[in-house]
Amino acid sequence: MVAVGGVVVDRTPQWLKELAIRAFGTHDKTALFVGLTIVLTGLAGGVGVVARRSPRAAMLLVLVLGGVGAAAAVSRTGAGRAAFLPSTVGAAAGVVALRALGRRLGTIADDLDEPAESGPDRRAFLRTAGGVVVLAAVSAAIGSALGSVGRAASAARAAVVLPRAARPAPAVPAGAQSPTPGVVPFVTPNPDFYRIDTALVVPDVDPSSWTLRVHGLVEHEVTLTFAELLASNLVEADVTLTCVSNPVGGDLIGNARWLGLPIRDVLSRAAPDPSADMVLSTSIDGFTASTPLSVLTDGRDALLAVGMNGEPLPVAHGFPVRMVVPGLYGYVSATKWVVDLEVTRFADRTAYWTERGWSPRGPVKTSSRIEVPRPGTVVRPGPVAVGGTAWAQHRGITAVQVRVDDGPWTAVTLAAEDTVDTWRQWSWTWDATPGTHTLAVRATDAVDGVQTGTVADVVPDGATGWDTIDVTVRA
Ligand SMILES: Nc1nc2c(c(=O)[nH]1)N[C@H]1C(S)=C(S)[C@@H](COP(=O)(O)O)O[C@H]1N2
Ligand SMILES: [Mo]
Repeated sequence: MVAVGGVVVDRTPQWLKELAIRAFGTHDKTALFVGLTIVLTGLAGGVGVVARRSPRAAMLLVLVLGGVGAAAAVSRTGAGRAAFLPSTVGAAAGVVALRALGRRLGTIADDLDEPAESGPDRRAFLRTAGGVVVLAAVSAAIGSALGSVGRAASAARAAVVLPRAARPAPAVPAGAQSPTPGVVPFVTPNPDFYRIDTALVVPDVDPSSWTLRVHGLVEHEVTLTFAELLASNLVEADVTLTCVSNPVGGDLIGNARWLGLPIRDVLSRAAPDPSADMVLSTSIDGFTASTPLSVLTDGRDALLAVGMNGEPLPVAHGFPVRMVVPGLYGYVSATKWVVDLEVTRFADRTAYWTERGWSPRGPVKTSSRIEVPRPGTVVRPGPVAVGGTAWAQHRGITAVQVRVDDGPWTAVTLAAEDTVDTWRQWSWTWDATPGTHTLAVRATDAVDGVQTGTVADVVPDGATGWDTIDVTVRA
């Protein structure tokens, strides 16, 4: 299931993926598994029907299904030599079960070439079916127990002791949180941090055998172990991470305090060739991202991160090591479970999402959203608390304005800035008059000016447009 699901994820055409993410959001993985289960159940039913006419053909179909699973498993990045086994054993079990059930039903004779001679034996059929279900459940339980025995990451993560930062981040300014109740916390707690990746099962990386290989257009190849990484001069930085798939007003964004080694330190040891302009980072599961070399070396806090909000990276957020690069969308910079950095050229290599229709470069676009009041809320006339968040990572937010209906743009109160790499919250008191009103928000950043109102879809390089909400004001 996992392997076939992975192949489906990698091969799904762009429009279908868009549709699925729009329909299911971050539940897209659950939806995929439910869909696969439905398809597989349908196919199994089909096999049962075929078995009435031709038991041999039905058994062959079971083997073909198993073969598809085995082929998918073998084709996955990091597949072990035994990857073909689960589906193969499953298919063999399927053939045995099909035959046993068919005989009890009277649709399959002892001799496959003979038509079935006996009638159905309902009791025997139900007993056998029950046995098959119990056996399947027991093997599933044993399988998942074996699977978790092999999972080193959670235990290893509990044992990690993060060092102190050689350069700690200053405390978040007291005024960074918008005074408007209901605006998101300035620092996103790890359990609430959005998660986006192509991994159907979270990669299990043992930090004691983890290495990062830096190679390609470099003078010296560098290999880094986790112990070496922890022993280096780590820095701490507050960075807001955003997904390119975040629609205007969406919540695929989070802000955390990261602990890590500046990527430029590793790159300078490797000494990139002047002809290089990109670093292709690869995850243990084969995901890749293309990051401009200039962004990794211009002095900003682009990190090989090991810590997130004072803890080792959560497994789902890339344990033991991920990249975090201020100012770029995650798909071109934030590789989780990173194991390889290849110094190369945009002209020579393409990354995972670039091969699927997204832009090879993905600077974050200036954006803002209204978090309070919630859309569709009914409020009383008079003063109404309005608030939200704006971001333009690595450029910095200098103003946020709100507009009611077709009125003028009005400057709101900005919360304190933490750094130019973090989002910035805002608050405003609206003197609401009865009726239904539309509120819109737009931000200004320190480099590119006012956020554009031109509506653009998330593909190929991030959505634009103004976030708007409708509010009803009634006494
Ligand atoms: N290995 C791996 N890293 C990945 C991805 C992925 O699919 N696989 N997705 C990227 C994308 S699109 C985003 S937006 C960020 C999200 O990071 P998060 O899940 O920690 O919020 O991770 C990036 N790193
Ligand atoms: Mo993303």
